[in-house]
Amino acid sequence: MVNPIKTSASLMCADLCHLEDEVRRLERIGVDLLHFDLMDGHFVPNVPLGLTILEQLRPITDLPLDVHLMVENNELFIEKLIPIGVHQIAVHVESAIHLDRVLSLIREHGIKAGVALNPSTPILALTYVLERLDFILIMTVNPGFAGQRMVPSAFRKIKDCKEFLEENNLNIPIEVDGNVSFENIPGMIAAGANILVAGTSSLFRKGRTIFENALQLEEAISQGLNLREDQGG
Ligand code: S6P
Ligand code: MG
Repeated sequence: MVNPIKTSASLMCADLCHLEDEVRRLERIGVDLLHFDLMDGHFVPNVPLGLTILEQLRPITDLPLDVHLMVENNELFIEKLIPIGVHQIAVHVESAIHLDRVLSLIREHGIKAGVALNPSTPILALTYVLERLDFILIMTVNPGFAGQRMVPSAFRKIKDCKEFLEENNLNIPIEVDGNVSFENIPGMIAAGANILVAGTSSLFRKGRTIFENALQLEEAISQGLNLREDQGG
């Protein structure tokens, strides 16, 4: 059976001095996507990865690139991403003054478009862009850094988002990002998450190999799917 839950490995958590080796390991364990965080030091106070790394990465793997923009000037970055060839791009609703236009721009180039929501941003911010959405990215930490603790409203927000989509007869995938840990994954899946961004609290957990972490990730996903089934979903 095809796993209904996808894993997107967060590359800012990888060993960046040996990025190609890390990508080969991620291919071996069968991750679905590579999550690439692009920050500008303004929208969030950090700049862990850049476009040059992405350009060099693109030709060395067939894994689809899942780009999470945390920038003030979305259009500037989208124009640079188009020729590189990425699978999907999420823009933050808080930084996109012309959100509808930005989502159209992404889709016009055959790229899947998503909206990312900061922890305090209500789900209702999606109401008038639902027709333009291929996925939703719910931040379960405040964006900018790996290794943080999940915000307390995270499970409630994922559940509210799922219900909001059902009320609108939509089946748009929900991606969750931030402290998607072995411990939090079952609850996130039960609440309605479809794509997990795996960072330092799962695939890149320190002191163990990525293969050991991958096995535990698989277990956490099965637990989540069982929980979801128990609650009739
Ligand atoms: C954070 C970024 C994320 C992190 C990921 C790290 O701004 O968008 O994608 O890389 O959340 O995962 P973890 O398990 O360290 O929180
Ligand atoms: Mg991210």
